[in-house]
Amino acid sequence: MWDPSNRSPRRDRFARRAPVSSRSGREARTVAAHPDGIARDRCSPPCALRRCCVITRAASGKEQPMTADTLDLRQAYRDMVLVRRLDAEAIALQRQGELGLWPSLLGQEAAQVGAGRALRPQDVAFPTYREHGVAWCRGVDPLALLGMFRGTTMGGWDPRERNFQLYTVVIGAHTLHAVGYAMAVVRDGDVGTGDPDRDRAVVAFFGDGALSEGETNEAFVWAGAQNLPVVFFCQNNGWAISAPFSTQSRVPAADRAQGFGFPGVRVDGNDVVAVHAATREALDRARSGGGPTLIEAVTYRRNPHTTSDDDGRYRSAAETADWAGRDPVERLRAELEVDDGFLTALDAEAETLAEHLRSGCRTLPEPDPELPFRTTYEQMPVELARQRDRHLAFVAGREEVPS
Ligand SMILES: Cc1ncc(C[n+]2csc(CCOP(=O)(O)OP(=O)(O)O)c2C)c(N)n1
Ligand SMILES: [Mg+2]
Repeated sequence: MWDPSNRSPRRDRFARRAPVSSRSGREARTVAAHPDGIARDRCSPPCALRRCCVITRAASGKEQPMTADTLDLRQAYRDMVLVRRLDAEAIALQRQGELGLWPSLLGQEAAQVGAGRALRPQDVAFPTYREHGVAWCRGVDPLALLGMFRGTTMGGWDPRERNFQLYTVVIGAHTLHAVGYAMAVVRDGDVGTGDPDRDRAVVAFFGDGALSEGETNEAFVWAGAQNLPVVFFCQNNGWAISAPFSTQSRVPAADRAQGFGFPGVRVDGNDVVAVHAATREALDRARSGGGPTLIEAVTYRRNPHTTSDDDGRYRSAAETADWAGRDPVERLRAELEVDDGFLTALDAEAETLAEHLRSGCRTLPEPDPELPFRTTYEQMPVELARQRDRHLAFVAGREEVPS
């Protein structure tokens, strides 16, 4: 369970509001009625990461129809199994020295697949560096995801091809890019026409840590003030590297939306159906001119922050084990009716994907060392030309470089 050293007095406020009944089982949740009529689950005892009032299918009300209507559960399961395999292969490649770094998505498959499968082709996604599951749903070749972490590209794919922008490592920066894009969507007249093939929305994916960045809050202000067609999708995975969410906020992330003037929705991020339904509703609202939504998908980063991180220094093994018991892939598997043929074919598909990544990674093209210099300015300044010459000499392995 939770490491008591991370507990703060504020968390106990939720304890005092503890609900009344409970279901059995490891997650031991209880249901409480809310004034807005939407039933929500509450953790009992209140969890350390402020995970109270999580909307789930089991506790859904009519305002939040958490149904599987438009989500193909077999496809969602296939997606989640394959992105988990992609993740495992990338970690193995990093361990073999083929990648410099890898940020694992383990535990966040349902949040990413649920959101990714709610997007229409014309919607535009702005990811962080961990959205491998969304990339998968957008149809980006998983091999392309490896390039940046192998150091062979500063991008990896054409963002226009799949309406999936490049990974952003600068926390929160891309929320403003997403808002700018949403402004352009409005100017193009692609909002509220009623044409399902024309109306578009923009989704900014980010983590709980990004909520503490100025850019993210500026993006919220602008999106709210201009009623822009943007969905802010926050995967609250509990941690921003070593900083727990409880040190970053006195309120659940979704509650912040109210102050900016748009709805905030808290959803069980380990339930692919609930995530899909919440995202679909937010996207529909955005496309129809109803403005932004902040979705807080409550989930957990089960691996260290990246392959360079040692999470044993700041969180307990018991906590990660607890979340392993709430595995989103196993959870969907338990309610899925599939035959052995489906599972055997999926195993084979996972093997093929793994081989694609293993053999493809080693053949990713080496970067042209001149490229960043060539593409920065139309006319290269003298100083940059000097730096280019030094860099090319360095890459060529000359001992002495021109000064
Ligand atoms: C502007 C900025 N500040 C700090 C960092 C260093 N940094 C990299 S990842 C990270 C934590 C981000 O946490 P969160 O937003 O919760 O995303 P997660 O990694 O959990 O998916 C930080 C602080 C950065 N990349 N950019
Ligand atoms: Mg986080």
